[in-house]
Amino acid sequence: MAADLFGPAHGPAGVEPLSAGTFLLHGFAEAQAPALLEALGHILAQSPLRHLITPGGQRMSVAMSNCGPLGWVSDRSGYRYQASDPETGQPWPPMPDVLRDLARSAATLAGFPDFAPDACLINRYAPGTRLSLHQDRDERDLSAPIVSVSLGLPAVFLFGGLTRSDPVRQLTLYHGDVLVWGGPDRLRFHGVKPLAEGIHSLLGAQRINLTFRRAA
Ligand code: MD3
Ligand code: FE
Repeated sequence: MAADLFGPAHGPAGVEPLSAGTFLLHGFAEAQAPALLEALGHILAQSPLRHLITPGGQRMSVAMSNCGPLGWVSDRSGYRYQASDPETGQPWPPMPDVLRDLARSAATLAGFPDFAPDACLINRYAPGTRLSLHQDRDERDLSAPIVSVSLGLPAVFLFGGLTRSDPVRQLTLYHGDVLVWGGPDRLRFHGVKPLAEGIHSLLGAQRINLTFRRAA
């Protein structure tokens, strides 16, 4: 079979444009998932997943960690990127090549060559976990795209407009799907509906999302 040339067995890793600056790469990370999970295990042993507190004092239901030179954190004083893990006082674990290379090749396929992420935010969703509608605007260089990799249970992703009250499209993201968004879509509002119960063959009762960013 030509699976090596054309991607995972369920079909080619097609690049589906969702709008002018947003591209869905169906199943693009699927073949690499075991290697990604192996790398993630080492990262999370050093910088464990934790529930951050929002500036408003709420505990986030998504559990988070980071790898790479910078990591996204939230606490009572605000949202920011920083070089050390506030939990351990140590630098965030390095970004493994297998993660960085995947993000770079996805960005290139979507028309953003030379993407050089300096932060990878790791989000862990258990059933019932949601992420409310927000914009990603803590990054200095908004000309760089963001690349997102979905692993484990499927999630309904909310894809809004440039203002909070714009209509919101819903899109299911499956294990191995990669989203790249930038350009005119970089500041779109987005979120994730509460994760449905389920058991994924590799990850069990959870979804992990990696977002690669150029933060500095
Ligand atoms: C398309 N994470 O970490 S990633 C986040 O699934 C975050 O964990 C979500 O939002 C998650 O900040 C969604 C995919 C994504 C994010 C933002 C977008 C796709 C987007 C903005 C515009 C268009
Ligand atoms: Fe976001």
